[in-house]
Amino acid sequence: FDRQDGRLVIAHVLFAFGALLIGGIAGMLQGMVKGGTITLPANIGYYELLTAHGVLMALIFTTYFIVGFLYSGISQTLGGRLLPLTRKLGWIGYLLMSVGTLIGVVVILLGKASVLYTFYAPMKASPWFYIALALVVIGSWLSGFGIFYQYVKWKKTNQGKLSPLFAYMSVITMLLWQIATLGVAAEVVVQLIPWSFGWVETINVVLSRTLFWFFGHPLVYFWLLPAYMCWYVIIPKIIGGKIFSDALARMSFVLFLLFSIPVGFHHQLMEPGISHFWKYLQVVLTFMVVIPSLMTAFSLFATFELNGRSKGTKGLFGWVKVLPWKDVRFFAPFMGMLVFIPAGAGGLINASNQMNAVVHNTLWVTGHFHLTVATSVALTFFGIVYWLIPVVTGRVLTPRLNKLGIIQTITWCVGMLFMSGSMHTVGLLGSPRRTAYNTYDDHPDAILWMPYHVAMAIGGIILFVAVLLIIYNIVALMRAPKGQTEYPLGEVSDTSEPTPRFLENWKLWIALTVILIVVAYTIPIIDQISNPTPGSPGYVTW
Ligand code: HAS
Repeated sequence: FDRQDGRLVIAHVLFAFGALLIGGIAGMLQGMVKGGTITLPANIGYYELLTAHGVLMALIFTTYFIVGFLYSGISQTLGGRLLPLTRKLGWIGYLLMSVGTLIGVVVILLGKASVLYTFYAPMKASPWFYIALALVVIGSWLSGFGIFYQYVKWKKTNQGKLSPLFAYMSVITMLLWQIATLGVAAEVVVQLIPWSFGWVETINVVLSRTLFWFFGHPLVYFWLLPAYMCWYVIIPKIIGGKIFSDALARMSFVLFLLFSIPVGFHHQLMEPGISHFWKYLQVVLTFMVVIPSLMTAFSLFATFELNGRSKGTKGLFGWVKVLPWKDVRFFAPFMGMLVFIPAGAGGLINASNQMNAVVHNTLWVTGHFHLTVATSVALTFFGIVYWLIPVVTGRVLTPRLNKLGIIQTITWCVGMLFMSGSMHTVGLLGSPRRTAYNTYDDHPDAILWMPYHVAMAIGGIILFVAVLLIIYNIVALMRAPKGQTEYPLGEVSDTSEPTPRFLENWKLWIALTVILIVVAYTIPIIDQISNPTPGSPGYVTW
C-alpha cells in the first residue's frame, strides 16, 4: 500500500477514533448527570454533554472514518495510488474538517451550542457553532471531489471498462453526500448563520427542519453505505468465498442514491405545516428505500450459502458452520448484520404514520439509532480497522489482538442489548427523548420508567468499557509487528450474470435523483416559504 496514501488514511482513522473516545466519555457523563449521580463544574450539564456526544459520534467519528476508508479503497482499486490532486484534496479536506471540529467542540463545551446534533431552530447556538459545521461540510466536499477526480481519470484511461465495485460504490456514497449536504448547507448559510449573528430577527422553523431532514435522512445512508461496502466487497473475501452478484450490488447502491433523499418528511410526520399528501408521498418513497436493504440481505445470505456449498456443506443452514467465527474481521461486521435485522424492522415501524405517532420523540427512536448507526454501522467499522490499519501501516493482526477484538465486539453487543433494549421498551411506555427531566413530579408513569433508565445506565457503562477496549486495540494495532497484510477485496462469483453497462450511466441516475427530489420537495418548500408560520425569535441556549 502506498505509504503517502497510508498516512492520509491513518490520519482520518485516528481522528475518528479520537472523536469516538471523547464522544464516548461525553455519552457516559450525560447519563450520570441526567441520573443525578454527578455534577460537573463550569455548568457543563446534560444538554452540553449530549450535544458533544451526538456531534462527535454521529457526525465526526462517522465522516472521518468513511472518508479514510473510501480513500483507502480508491487508492487500492483505481491505479494503486492516489493521484497527487486527490491526495491534496484529501489533506485540505482533512484540515478544514479538523478546524471545524475543534471550533465546534470548544463552543459546545463552553455551553454556547447546547442544541443537540440536530440543532433544531428555534434553539439558537453561537454563530461559531454553525460556522464550524459549515467547515466540516466544506472539508468533506473537497474529499468527495478528490474521489470523483480519481474516478473520472481512471475511466478516461480505462475506456469501456467497468469500474471496480469498491470505487463505484465510493462514488455513489459521495454523490449521495454531496447532494444531501446541499440541504443542510442552505439551512446553515441562508437561515441559521444570519439569524444567530442577529442580522435577521426571526427564523422560519418549519423550513429549517425541512432543509435539515433533506440532509438528515440521506445522512443515515451515508453512514450505512460504507458498512454495506464492507458486507458486499470485503466479507466475501474474508470468509473465503465470492461476491454473489456485482450487478445486484450496484443496483442496490443506485436505488439508495435515488430514494435516500426524497424521504425526509418521515422525520416530520408529527409536524404541522406540511400537508398530508406530501407526507404520504415521502412515506411511500421511504418504503422504496427499504428495498435495497432487502436486496442486500438476500445477497448476503446467497454469498454465505454459495460459500458453504462450495465447501461441501449440506442442508438449509449447513453454511453457518463454515463461517470464520473466530476471525474478528468477520465476526464484528457479522454481528452488525445480525443486529440490523431488528434495527431495520424498527425503522419500518417508525416510517408507518400511525405507529410513528406512538414512538415519535420517545426513547424508542434513540433505541432505533443506537442499533442502526451505533451497532450495525459502528461494529462494521470496528471490524474494518483490524485489517485496514495493518494494510496501511504495513503491519499484521496478531492472534491476541484478534481475540481482544472478539471480546470487544461481544462487550459492545451486550452493552447495546441492555441500553437499546430498554430504550425501545421504555419508549413504548412513553418516556420522552432529549430531556434531562426524569421524574415529572413523581408521576406514576415516570416512576414506572425508572428501572429501564437504570438498565440503560448499566448498558451505557458496559459500552463505555467497550469504547476503551476498541481504543486500546487501535493503539495496539498501530504497534503490531511489521509485515504484509493484503487488502481483502472480494471477487465476483463465476456463476453471476455480467453487469449491465447502464448501471454506470451517471447522467441517467443523477437526472432521476434530481427529478425525484424536485417532485417530493418543490411544492412543500414553496408552500413553506410563501406561507410562513410566524417567524420565531429563537431561544438562546446560554
Ligand atoms: Fe432510521 C429515525 C426509518 C434505517 C438512523 N433513524 C432515525 C434516527 C437515526 C436513524 C439517527 O420513518 C433519529 C434521528 C433523530 O435524531 O431524530 N430508518 C428508517 C427506515 C430504515 C431506517 C425505514 N435509520 C436507518 C439506518 C440508520 C438510521 C440504516 C443509521 C445508519 N428512522 C426511520 C424513521 C425515523 C428514523 C421514520 C424517524 C422517527 C421519529 O419519529 O423521529 C430502513 O432503511 C431500514 C431497512 C433495513 C432493513 C434490514 C435489512 C437487513 C440486513 C441484514 C441482513 C443480515 C444477515 C445476517 C444477512 C429492512 C441487510 C443474518 C445471518 C443469520 C445467520 C441470521
